[in-house]
Amino acid sequence: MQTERLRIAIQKKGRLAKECHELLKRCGVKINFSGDRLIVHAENMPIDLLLVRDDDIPGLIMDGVVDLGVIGENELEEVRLERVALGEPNEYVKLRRLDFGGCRLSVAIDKDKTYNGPQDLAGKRIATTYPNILKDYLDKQDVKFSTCMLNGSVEVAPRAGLADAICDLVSTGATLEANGLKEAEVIFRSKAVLIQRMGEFDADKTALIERLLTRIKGVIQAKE
Ligand code: PRT
Ligand code: ZN
Repeated sequence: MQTERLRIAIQKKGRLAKECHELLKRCGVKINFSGDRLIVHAENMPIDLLLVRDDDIPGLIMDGVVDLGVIGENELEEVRLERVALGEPNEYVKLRRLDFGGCRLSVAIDKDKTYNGPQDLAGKRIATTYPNILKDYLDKQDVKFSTCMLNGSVEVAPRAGLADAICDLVSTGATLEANGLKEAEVIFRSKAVLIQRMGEFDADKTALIERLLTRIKGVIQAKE
């Protein structure tokens, strides 16, 4: 279903939301984010923003429901691998890596344990929110392991006796340290990215996307 206005999905609340608002503002897109709405309309351009949980953004793009999305590469890759396994649509176009949301997905273990490489994880149970990226990585290293899927409080799993190790997002490392863990292996490096759905766009939308991309480039370069 083609709509006339360009639809962009961004995170409603969370670590990417504020920077997305800021980026759009700097690109000259006028939006009033007050209130609790699913869709907000730009005042000066044919753009509608869909405000959703970040988990939903990759699927909205891969199913072609929205035109553009801003999402962390970690979430994007996790959903892509899950959809590949399920045989569901999993394609998208990466338009541009952005300059925020930087983090890494790492395996962490008890700070007092030694670590000599991925083979040390063989036979271990690893708690994570990212089972597909973790499996993809350790399969390539030929390491067999089991997972404990947790959507929150991953870092307390070893202490709670639920797992031998964790695989979670790290930025400063403070959370790991506070939980007596140390980073053992970085398995994925992530930033926020702007992605586009597959398929055709009419001339107006194509021109608008080009214009947005040029502005985004300018905004990022001006900060460098
Ligand atoms: O509600 P919704 O589902 O939309 O949001 P969410 O809670 O799933 O995601 P949110 O807002 O926490 O994160 C969105 C995205 O921000 C992630 O998918 C990453 O791409 C990016 N990002 C960047 C991070 C971090 N840095 C980060 N540090 N996401 C999470 N963390 C967490 C991490 O999980 C751990 O609990 O912060 C803690 C570690 O931080 P340090 O600084 O102590 O190392
Ligand atoms: Zn989420």
